[in-house]
Amino acid sequence: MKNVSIIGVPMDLGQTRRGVDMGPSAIRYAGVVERIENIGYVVKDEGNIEIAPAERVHNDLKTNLKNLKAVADASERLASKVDHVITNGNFPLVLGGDHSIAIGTLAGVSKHYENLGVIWYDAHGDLNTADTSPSGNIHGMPLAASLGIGHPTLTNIFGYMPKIKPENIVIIGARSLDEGERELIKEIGIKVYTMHEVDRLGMAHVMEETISYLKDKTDGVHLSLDLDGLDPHDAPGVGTPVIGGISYRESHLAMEMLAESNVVTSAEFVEVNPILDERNKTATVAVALMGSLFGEKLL
Ligand code: 6HN
Ligand code: MN
Ligand code: MN
Ligand code: MN
Repeated sequence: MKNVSIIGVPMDLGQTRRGVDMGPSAIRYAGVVERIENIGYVVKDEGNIEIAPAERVHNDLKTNLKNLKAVADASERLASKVDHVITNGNFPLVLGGDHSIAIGTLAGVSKHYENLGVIWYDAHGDLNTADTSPSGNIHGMPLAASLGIGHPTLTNIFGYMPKIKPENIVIIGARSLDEGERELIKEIGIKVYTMHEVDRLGMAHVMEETISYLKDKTDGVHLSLDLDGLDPHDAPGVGTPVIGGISYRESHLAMEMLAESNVVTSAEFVEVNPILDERNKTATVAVALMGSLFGEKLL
């Protein structure tokens, strides 16, 4: 059993709604450290990566990517922190912050694996580039950037690219894909379980397939869980909610099956926005899912 290192990333520069920078605080307040300690792990809270206040960040006029330099700078520092945690033999658990932080997390993680698998649990594909993005928000781009697709400032974080390969990725929960993202998925061949497949096959089947798809060809698996993958009824505190999502129960089952399979080697939970939340419900859900991911049992 590895020790768990928690890294907070109060990032809100990858999108424009305020409040997601408070995500790490809300998740800590919901009891993440105690929850994982009670399972039997030694947990070290490594504190937060420092993020420039949004009011002090100025945009580069040569690109439509919002806050590009500040996001890239934070990604480098996050990558280096994650790299050190893994080098020290610990399991990195990264708390967002908006989903742009996955660029830094994956940059730090992937250095340690030949064939890193990625489970992208999200309503969105996060596969946009400067050319396809409807918003210019970098939180809609981290999966593309990690594949080496998009702005060189984002693809070259931590001095190498790509971080991941299309055949080692599984997206679960997708129900809001932009045109360019759909084209890219088909072009490079990413396995996607949209809500249609979740409904049709059931979460147990989706997770069985996901685990067997990744198990043999990867030497580690990163779970990138965007709380908007869940239905807004269960996780209301997110900046880009999409109705018709994965339920709380289905998500628990997914985490429990990952715990049983023992494949996950790093994880991040992102997009918790306490300003949009109801009595810290979304952070509480996130911590409950982390409990299941780390092997909490009902009996
Ligand atoms: N997220 N596809 C939209 C965009 O602006 O690129 C939404 C992205 C949401 C990103 O939730 O992590
Ligand atoms: Mn190092
Ligand atoms: Mn996302
Ligand atoms: Mn999302």
